[in-house]
Amino acid sequence: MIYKREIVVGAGCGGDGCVSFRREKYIPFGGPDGGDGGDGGRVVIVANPNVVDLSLTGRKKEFVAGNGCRGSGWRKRGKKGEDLFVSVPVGTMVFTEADSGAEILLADLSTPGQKVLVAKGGRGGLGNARFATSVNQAPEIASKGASGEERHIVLELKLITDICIVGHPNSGKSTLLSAISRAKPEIADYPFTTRQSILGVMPDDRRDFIVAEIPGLVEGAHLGKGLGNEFLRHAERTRLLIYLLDGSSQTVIDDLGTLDKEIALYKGLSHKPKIVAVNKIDLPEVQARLLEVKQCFAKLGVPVFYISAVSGQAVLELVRKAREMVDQASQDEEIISQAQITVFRPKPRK
Ligand SMILES: Nc1nc2c(ncn2[C@@H]2O[C@H](COP(=O)(O)OP(=O)(O)OP(=O)(O)O)[C@@H](O)[C@H]2O)c(=O)[nH]1
Ligand SMILES: [Mg+2]
Repeated sequence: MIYKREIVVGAGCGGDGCVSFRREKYIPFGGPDGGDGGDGGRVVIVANPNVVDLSLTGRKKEFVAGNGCRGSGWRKRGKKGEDLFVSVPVGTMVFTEADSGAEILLADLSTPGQKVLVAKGGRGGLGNARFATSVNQAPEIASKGASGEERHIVLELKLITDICIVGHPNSGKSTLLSAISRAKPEIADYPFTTRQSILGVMPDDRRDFIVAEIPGLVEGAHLGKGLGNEFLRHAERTRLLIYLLDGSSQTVIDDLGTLDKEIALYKGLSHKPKIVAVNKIDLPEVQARLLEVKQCFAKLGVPVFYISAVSGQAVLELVRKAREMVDQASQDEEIISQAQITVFRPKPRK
């Protein structure tokens, strides 16, 4: 999966205006009738829910829209250049570079069908018919079409999810994802089975919830250990994190600390709502230490669940709490977004 891409977009050039004079039998001095050139095509980036990553079309780096056609006699306007629509996944952020070199966010394409115009087509040139005046009734001039805009664009995909399952390798993230959603990720008894973020849909009567599994994190992931921490970018826009711990790990209590440290070291994740889930409680060795673990986690200040993703034990309770917390987080988001709207009202007349 490709999460970041740099491309160059070029809008089409406008077609040139035409120099032409009306020539017809019995109509002497027909006058100028050169039409305008067509405008150049635009480049538009569109969020398409059927697109999963930024591979776009192969290795192509330049995306160029069609040029406008020349104008012609009979005041005919040239054909408009064809617009180019570049489809990207929902959740793509579109940046461009300012003259100072700083990246500017042009759009955050967070809803399906959302579009942003990234390069305006050049305007078509004017035909000589436009230059006729009372003193120059037969102008032999037309203007050239303007060139289209060209821009350097950076696309960055940040998935928009409700819940992200994070944890150490082999803790059972894929097993939990397949238990609570329709996703069918690969499950195996070795670390780093999952090497890409995986999405699943958790159906619900009111609305579906999007759940993601983030590839396993190890201590030092922020320094590039294991698979590194770059997949955490997909957790940046989640509403809830589920910390999934492997109950059969000898260091399960410390595992929570190392996991939390890795999350906290990634920008913007430390304040996300969290649930801790200790997995694999169906195993006898986990049961044997469960009391000790429960005592340690009793005062964490976040909800803790003891589950078995394989047998389904306590998974329903976990899901219920997760939904509740996601709903709460969405309500909070709404309040914040409403607060950002400024309404200008005219002052009442005296
Ligand atoms: N006994 C038991 N085994 C489990 C449970 N959940 C997962 N496992 C096993 O743990 C192993 C790892 O499970 P995965 O779901 O692949 O774990 P993961 O966290 O996705 O692993 P990576 O993708 O490699 O990081 C598999 O052999 C699972 O069958 C559980 O609740 N109980
Ligand atoms: Mg996995």
